[in-house]
Amino acid sequence: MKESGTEKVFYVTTPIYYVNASPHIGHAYTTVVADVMARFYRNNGYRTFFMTGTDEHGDKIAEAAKKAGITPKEYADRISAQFRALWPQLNITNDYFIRTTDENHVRTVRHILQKVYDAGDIYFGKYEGYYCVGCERFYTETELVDGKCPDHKVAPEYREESNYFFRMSRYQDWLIGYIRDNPDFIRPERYRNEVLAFLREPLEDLCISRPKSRLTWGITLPFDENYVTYVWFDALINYITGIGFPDREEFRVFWPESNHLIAKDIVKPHGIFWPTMLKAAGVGTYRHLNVHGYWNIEQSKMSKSLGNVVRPLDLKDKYGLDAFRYFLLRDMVFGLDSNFSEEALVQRLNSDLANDLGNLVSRVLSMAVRYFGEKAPGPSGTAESDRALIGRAEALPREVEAAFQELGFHKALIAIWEFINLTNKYIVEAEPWVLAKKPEGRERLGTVIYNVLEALRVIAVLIEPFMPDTAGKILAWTGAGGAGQNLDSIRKWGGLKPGAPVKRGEALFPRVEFKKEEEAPARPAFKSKPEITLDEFQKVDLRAAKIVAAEAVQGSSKLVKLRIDIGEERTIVAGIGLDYKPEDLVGKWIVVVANLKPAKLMGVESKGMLLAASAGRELSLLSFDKEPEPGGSIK
Ligand code: ME8
Repeated sequence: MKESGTEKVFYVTTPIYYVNASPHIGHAYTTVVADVMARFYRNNGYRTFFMTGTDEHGDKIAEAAKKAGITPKEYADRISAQFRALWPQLNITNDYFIRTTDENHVRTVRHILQKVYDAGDIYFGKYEGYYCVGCERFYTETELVDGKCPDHKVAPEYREESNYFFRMSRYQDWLIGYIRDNPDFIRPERYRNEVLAFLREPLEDLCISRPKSRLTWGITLPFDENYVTYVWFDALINYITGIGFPDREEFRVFWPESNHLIAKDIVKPHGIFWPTMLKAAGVGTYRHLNVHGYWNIEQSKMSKSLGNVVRPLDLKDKYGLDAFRYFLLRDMVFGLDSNFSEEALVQRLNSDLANDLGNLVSRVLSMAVRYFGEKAPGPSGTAESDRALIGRAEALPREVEAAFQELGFHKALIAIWEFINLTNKYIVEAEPWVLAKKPEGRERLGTVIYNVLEALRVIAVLIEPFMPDTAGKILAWTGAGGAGQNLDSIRKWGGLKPGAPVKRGEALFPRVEFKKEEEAPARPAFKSKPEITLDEFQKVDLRAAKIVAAEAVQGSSKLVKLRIDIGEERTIVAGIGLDYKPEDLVGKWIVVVANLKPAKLMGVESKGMLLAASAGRELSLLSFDKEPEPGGSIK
């Protein structure tokens, strides 16, 4: 991205995906990362262009179509439509969707081929070698592992044919120099090193055609009707045809700020073919090649044959879109491989989203509404104890910007979550429920509630690129909705207007149980306690309560101290520590015997008792199938 004069510009692309298979989690990851970047820069005043699309020519597609018994074009139309329809469902905000069968793309590829041919960089020659159909390329013998393609693990075909070649070797020294002079051209560094290592060997010229006698599904060469263009030479050019190369204004503006996002599987075409092609065509090269690692599934490579392909929409339907987007960005360190499992996703959902974020939001909004009705209070003064919160909030925009610049999306999220937890701690220390009981505490209560509402606004602005729906809800509920909510609006504390309309909202992230199937224990015989009368039963005051904080009682493995909202905040102690971790309890709704005589357990006073049933050897808390009111009486 750049800040030239007054205009800040950002252009991001994903690979154009092959239409030989339906979209999976790998495609979703790259496209969600591109979307997070596009949203971030767009929100922050950059003129942004975001492009994705489909790669539709070549052997691979021709073969898949043949298997399906339809023409390559019909096949490409079908799968391309699946990709196009998926992206809005993942809240992807691409500005353009390119297909390599688009007429303007085809025209421009032919124009570039002619230009490079006229300049003398394409020649006719003979080629023989090992060809892998899966990779759509020839392999040298040294590149093969045990005589097989290292990626597809199949023996390549030996092919001999006359073809056109691009004089890639001519640009080897230039490319080495360019990569050396521009350390952030290919990043992270491990992939830059990979490309430089490859360039230590003499670069061969690139075969860029296929005879029509073998393959017709491609772009016909402008200088020889009997050949079609090699699919990579065609596909890479999408990045400039999509923004109107050569003469549209968008091309001039966006190309110098282009960011390609790819995974490690296609570093060579992007790091070597593409810059040399551009150089030969007299076009400046792209700005950054950003390379991420692979998602593996339960420790193995995702593949159709292993039957472990993960579909993005399945995960969205099961866990919600924002939880899925959050997980992708939080669990992968950009550049490294990561392991996908549903269990890991559920863990993130329950701890980071339901527990930390969801709980904070519902706690703040319900206190604000309870103490001040549906209008945000105004702050009066800043106490020493507010300064840490405000200081962190004001430092965050710069930290998050820096994280984006180095592709450290997980780092940005860690910093935001530290702030979420700091806000939770601020509430515990400020004790608004105590202030609310004293008339002289009213002013301070207003400041505390204002500060936590403002903290929610800061959090919402920061998470917007990652979780746009969630951010929108939080902004609406804190009365900070509408345009203009971006980094600049949170650089200085106090952007939330006193009097802004506050709403309680609904639970953001309901918790999800993830349990592997277990055998059910044998059923014990039923035996009742002695009978009681209705009057006797009605003496028990049962109430709905929400757990707002939980910690283990020191010195006990079983006892947990719970801070509950039962229409007022109070403390109870429960013997559930062997079955529940304190951090998993926060946000749960429970049933409490509210009028039980207070008792001291390990030095902590308990004002009530929660109800739980035994579930095999474990305990299961009694709860509700709809969210009740705190303190709601149970009849
Ligand atoms: O290579 N983990 O298309 P493609 C993470 N058409 N990302 C993954 C992944 C995984 N396990 N599997 C795939 C092509 N991806 C060419 C590109 S561009 C001019 C032409 C993502 O459908 C990742 O972005 O095989 C990877 O680079 C891309 O899908 C490959 O998609």
